[in-house]
Amino acid sequence: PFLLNVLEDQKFISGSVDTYFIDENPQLFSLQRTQNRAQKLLNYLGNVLVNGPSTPLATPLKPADIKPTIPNLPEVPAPPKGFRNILKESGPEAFAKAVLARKELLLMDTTFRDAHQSLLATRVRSKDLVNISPYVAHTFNNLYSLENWGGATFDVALRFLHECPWERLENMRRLIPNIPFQMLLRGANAVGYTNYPDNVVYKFCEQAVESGMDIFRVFDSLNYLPNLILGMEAAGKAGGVVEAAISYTGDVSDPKKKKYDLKYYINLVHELKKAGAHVLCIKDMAGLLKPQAAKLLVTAVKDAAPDIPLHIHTHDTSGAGVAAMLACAEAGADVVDTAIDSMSGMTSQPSMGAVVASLAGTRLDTGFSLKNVSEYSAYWEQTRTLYAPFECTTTMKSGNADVYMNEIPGGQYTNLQFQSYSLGLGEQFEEVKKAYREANWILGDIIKVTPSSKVVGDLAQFMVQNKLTMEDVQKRAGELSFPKSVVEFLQGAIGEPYQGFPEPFRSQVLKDMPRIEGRPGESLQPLDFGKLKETLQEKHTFVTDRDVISSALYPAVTDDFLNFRDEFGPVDKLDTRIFLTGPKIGEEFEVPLERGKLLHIKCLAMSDDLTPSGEREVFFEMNGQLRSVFIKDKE
Ligand code: 3PY
Ligand code: ZN
Repeated sequence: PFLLNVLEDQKFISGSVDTYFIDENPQLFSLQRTQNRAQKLLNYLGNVLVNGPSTPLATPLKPADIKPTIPNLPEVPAPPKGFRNILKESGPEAFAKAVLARKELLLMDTTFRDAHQSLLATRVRSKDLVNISPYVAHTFNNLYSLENWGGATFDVALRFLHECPWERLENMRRLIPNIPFQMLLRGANAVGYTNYPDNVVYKFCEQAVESGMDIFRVFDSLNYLPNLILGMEAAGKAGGVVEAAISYTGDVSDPKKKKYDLKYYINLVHELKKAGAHVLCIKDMAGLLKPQAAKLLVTAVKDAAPDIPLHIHTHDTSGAGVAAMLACAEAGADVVDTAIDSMSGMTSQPSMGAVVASLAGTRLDTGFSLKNVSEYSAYWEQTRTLYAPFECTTTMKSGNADVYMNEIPGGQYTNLQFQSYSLGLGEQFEEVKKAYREANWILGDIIKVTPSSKVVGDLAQFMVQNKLTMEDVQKRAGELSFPKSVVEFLQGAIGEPYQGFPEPFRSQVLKDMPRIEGRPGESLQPLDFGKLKETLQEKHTFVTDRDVISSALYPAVTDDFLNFRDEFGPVDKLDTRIFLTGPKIGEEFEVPLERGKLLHIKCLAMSDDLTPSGEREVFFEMNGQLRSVFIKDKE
């Protein structure tokens, strides 16, 4: 069948191509691949039915049996223009100018990234993002940006959802040409948890832009300038908008909190401006920026850098998020972060609808209609029920102002809570939060965001598990065997904290272990991408250049992903409930493999008896034909 495709290709028939043409155009062979893909998907479904979910479910809750309603689109041929048209036509500087010139408040929508990272353990799949993308393009064209990539989404897509993060980005891009896409880049840690060689960060950013990324929010988990600047340069060189972020901790409105005061933040503003930021961001990853502090900080940043747009990120953990964002807008911030109502609140971002409604009719009116907000919210309200097994609300019922004391970032808060509950120690979460606070003091009161927040979290859990108080840890620093992340942090593996490492704690823990001086990436050997590609091609049947970059960041996870894809095909094409828990016996459903190629599958039966080799036979009807697969029962 693939010969047919080849012979239908005009360019091929014309004879004007060399043999590379075939290598570079795998679609010529798509018929053959379709058959394999269909069989692989049946194998996947059989496996889920026989052996249970391939993605571990975090709670006993099941995904709802619904198909979320996609709101109607306006009847126009193409989505209206947005800020991305300015960016593409005139570049990052002109984009920044246009943002600055706008007197009304602009919004970034975090629904596609941070909201589900914070509420649903980052589990939202490409399919559910892509389904609502045309609606977003048509009705939310005036967003400053849509945050839809980076942070934990890269790792989780590969590791748990078995889908390619690059394909996700490219598919959203095709459907949303007008709104800038925004990602979270962890500076020299890219989208990982550790410092990478510089050439990995550069290559990653280059490919991200090529796959459709526009704005890079670059931060470093210790606000360590050399790491931040490396990330900014990589994003800028790739052609992206450099949104340089200052991670916020402490409380600038509390004169007793001296380490991270206004002077500290304004000094960073000057440094990031010097380093070429197109946009500045205050990244309040734990939701500590109270309205009064917001007013002080935004006013001071705007005084120091009036010619650069200012973007504010926060989390609603305490419940004061909307109030804080309104205070920021009032004080002169150009853009604030919100999530669609049904995906907002608690450890997520504050509600878009609440901010839109609060500012309607004022000089800061966002221009969005509550009708559109509520249609968009209804889609997510339904879609969220598909992810019930990952729902943070199984343990979290409300906001909690104790975040001002423990300073736990939004994404980590629900994680730690889950861990405590899953160990059957609900009450232990109170202890973990207390220990988190003490661990932060032991480590010198550091900025806490991925990956430094993991260091503090690991130390906190170590303390709770071993029943250690802060005094115990400090007294016995030389003899305790600390978690790896804590030791590496003290060695300097993720950079230097403001005002240095905690002493004598560091010396007592490290003794004569090596220490990294300066920027960790500087002493790492560049990665040989050519060699890595060859190694991957030896192991897997189909490897793209994007897979090679994934492997540079997450070698083991990417290997597993490529094996999984070889064995089970494009599982990202399955509906979410069917992907997570499999079809019901007797259920009929469709799988759109690509444009014009639809699989009709009916799940018929599963044999009660095992074959002598311990396999179960699962029967399907696929496009009218009976098919069965034999699956090893792992029980
Ligand atoms: C991430 O790094 O993923 C974050 O969301 C940090 O706030
Ligand atoms: Zn965040």
